[in-house]
Amino acid sequence: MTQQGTGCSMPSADFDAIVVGAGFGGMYMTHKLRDDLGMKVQSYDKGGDIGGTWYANRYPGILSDTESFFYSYSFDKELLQEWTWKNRYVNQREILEYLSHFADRYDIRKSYQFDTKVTSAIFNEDTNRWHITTDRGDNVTAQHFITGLGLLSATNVPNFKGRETFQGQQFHTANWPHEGVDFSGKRVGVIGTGSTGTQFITEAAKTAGHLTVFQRSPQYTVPIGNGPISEEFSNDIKANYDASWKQIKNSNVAFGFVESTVPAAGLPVEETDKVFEAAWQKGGVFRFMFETFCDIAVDPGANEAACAFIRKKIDEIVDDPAVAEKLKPYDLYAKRPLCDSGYYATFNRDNVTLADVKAHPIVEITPKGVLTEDGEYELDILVYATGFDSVDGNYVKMDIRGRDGLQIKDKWKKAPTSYIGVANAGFPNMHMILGPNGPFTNLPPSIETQVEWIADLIRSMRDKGQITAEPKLSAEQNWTKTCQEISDATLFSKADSWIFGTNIPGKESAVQFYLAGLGNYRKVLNEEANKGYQNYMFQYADELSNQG
Ligand code: FAD
Ligand code: NA7
Repeated sequence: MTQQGTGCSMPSADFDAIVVGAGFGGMYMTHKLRDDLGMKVQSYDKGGDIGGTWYANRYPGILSDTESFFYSYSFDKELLQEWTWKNRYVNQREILEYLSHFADRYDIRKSYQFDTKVTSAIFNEDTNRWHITTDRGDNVTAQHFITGLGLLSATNVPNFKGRETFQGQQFHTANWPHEGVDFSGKRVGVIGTGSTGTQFITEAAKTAGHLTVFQRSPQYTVPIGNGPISEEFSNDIKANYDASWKQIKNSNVAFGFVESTVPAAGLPVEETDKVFEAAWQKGGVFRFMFETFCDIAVDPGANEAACAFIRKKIDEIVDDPAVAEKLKPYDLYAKRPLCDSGYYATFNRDNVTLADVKAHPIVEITPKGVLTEDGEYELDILVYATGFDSVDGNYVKMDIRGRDGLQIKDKWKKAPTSYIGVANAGFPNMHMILGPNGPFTNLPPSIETQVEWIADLIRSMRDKGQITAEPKLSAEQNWTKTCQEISDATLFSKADSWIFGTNIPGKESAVQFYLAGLGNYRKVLNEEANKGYQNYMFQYADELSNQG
């Protein structure tokens, strides 16, 4: 049976808006449209309850790398005061509790139908409405179609030969069993050493009989510096929330600290190392990259200073020099930066083996375990910490069609695009939360920015009697160009990672983010609204005004 919130099933009804996704984005959008704008909203999620990322990812060691008190909604001042975070960083259980509290506070679940995958969304040019179907047989229409599908949500499980033959248990980290997995006495293998893999490895090693880490790329990672929050600290955070959120929304990465304006380039190594050491002791991943110096992500020399410092740390921490060497990256520090709670030291444990699958690639998964060019590793449990088909992954899985029957997956064949991260030319009244070429930041403040902007656009349309809104193609092309130029000026564009989609075999490298920061992004959005949405075309009844 279809899982509901407290609302009733309406398999063939008409709505003002359909919202897909019950993460930070979808829930806030549902609240905004339903409660602030008084619209008739139906929301769906394929998961069994609210939470999005934090419903699906339950692997051991999972932790936010945004400080808890800034990994939250900022719009509700009462909620900010009433919710007390226990630790500096937030684990899955705690964030899900918070999101569930949010859902209860606004009675969000009553608008949701869970365990329901939206399979198609097709714009009908005669009725100017979206026709939406689900895998549960719903067939509904809406004026507005809003996607909060998540940018790190569609899982990537590499198509290893023989995967289905493995006789033990195998899991992707983002499809983790709710009842947990007992590693005690088991031979556990993990493929992947990204943010998820490093968190998983550090924690799983504590209970596994033996843990084999299949590493393709070594990683730069810095201590997170997690720990309990004192009452005094918590009170201080609460007293300063107004100023903090103002700072966050005008900053670049929006993590709640003041970004450095001091370049590392040209400084002697003793000076840069002193700053890096202080950051290492304090903890925090975005702090290490952006609070220390201003040029690590843009200047090769500054970048190498950070790399060399981390390599020195690996040598200090890891007992076996051969293992240390395998763990040391020599490429740019320009993927999504990582942090950990003792990752490198984990390789000093007797029950952990590092298998270098760049030197000796995985040949196939066998009934007994993983066969590499170096031999077979027998396992009871195999974990895929292999990441996500980022940004457009969930979009291209759905049959989304705009004007002239154009499918989004065809439009985005070469690269996903958008106008200012929220809209697409030819897809009227389709509004995206965290769509392609949106900001690359601590995400809740970016999500809030977009949700509030979309709600304002819909309100403005209603006030003016406009029935459809869609961005001009030229505006979308200019935005893509802007994002490309900004990205080209950073070192991120020189490294392969999910940020550019290159983690997926066959996917071409493409700009997927606006890398100039939340403050600048908000200025662009404000200007668009203040100038009367000049890069949009609107339709009043049957007529298109303002042809682009
Ligand atoms: P999501 O939370 O991803 O929700 C999307 C929802 O859409 C999902 O529930 C999914 O089931 C649903 N959905 C998708 N397609 C369909 C469909 N066809 N039909 C029905 N439902 C559908 N960000 C940070 O800023 N800081 C962090 O510390 C941080 N840590 C992270 C740790 C992990 C392990 C991961 C995976 C991500 C992390 N992120 C972090 C990114 C995180 O995804 C965002 O912060 C945020 O949770 C995204 O919220 P969202 O609502 O946009 O999407
Ligand atoms: P990532 O960062 O994409 O990491 C995936 C890891 O899996 C990475 O180490 C990959 O190695 C490895 N991988 C992927 N495919 C293979 C194959 N075929 N063989 C061997 N190894 C493979 O995903 P995460 O889940 O860790 O993090 C994604 C974001 O989610 C993160 O930034 C957080 O914000 C939350 P590679 O580096 O490609 O050589």
